[in-house]
Amino acid sequence: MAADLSDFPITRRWPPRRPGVIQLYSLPTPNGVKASIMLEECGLDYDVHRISIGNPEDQMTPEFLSLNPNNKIPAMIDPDGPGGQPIGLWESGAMLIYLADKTGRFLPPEGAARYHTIQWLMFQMGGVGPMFGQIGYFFRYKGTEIEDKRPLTRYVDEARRLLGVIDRQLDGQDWIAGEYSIADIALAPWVRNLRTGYEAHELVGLDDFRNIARWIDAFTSRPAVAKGLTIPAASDA
Ligand SMILES: N[C@@H](CCC(=O)N[C@@H](CS)C(=O)NCC(=O)O)C(=O)O
Repeated sequence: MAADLSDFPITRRWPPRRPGVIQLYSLPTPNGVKASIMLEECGLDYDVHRISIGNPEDQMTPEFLSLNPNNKIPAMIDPDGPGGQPIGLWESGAMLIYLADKTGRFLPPEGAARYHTIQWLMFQMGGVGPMFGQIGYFFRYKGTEIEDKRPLTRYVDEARRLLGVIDRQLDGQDWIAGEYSIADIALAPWVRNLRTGYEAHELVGLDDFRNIARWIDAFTSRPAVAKGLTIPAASDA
């Protein structure tokens, strides 16, 4: 029997096409693609709904806020959550841990390796994402409007420091936490986005970090990553 998602008001504005599968609300941004890459890597079936973040008619609607009161993408509903009951989730790091535990993939179930993987996930969520995001604001989007260069300098210095941490962690190993994991799925889209999204690769000296270059190549060569990076497409309602 198809799951009943009518308790989630977001489904009134963005109706599920297949109510029995995971519903993803997203955009192909560094945070959004973490979710789509993970869903692709795990081979899970899902419907995707494109949420315009520049458009208050999407992310600030009562329907969207009913799922994510923090008005950001990504967010999701799994009709088959814990105990077989539907679960709504937001914050991409929490979504990655949830999907990893649901499928038993890309996060060790126990032991030191589990906590080290989560440690690097938290490093992305608390450090890399917020700091790199400020480069987007002060360089890419508002760069010509803001004369005071001190904020940009601060975030470039911090980005270079963080890139150094990642590069050293990748010295002698292919993936951030040893095996390919949700730590790579969280971190690599943000590092890649310095070039592909913000065009800030020269500003931060991205090419100085040789281990990172190899890691990003290996990451984007994965078929699930290549697909996840394009989701949702412009045509996804
Ligand atoms: N910590 C959140 C951050 C989510 C986030 O900042 N999403 C951005 C897109 S990458 C967004 O929705 N921005 C819209 C806004 O800030 O208005 C997560 O990892 O899910």
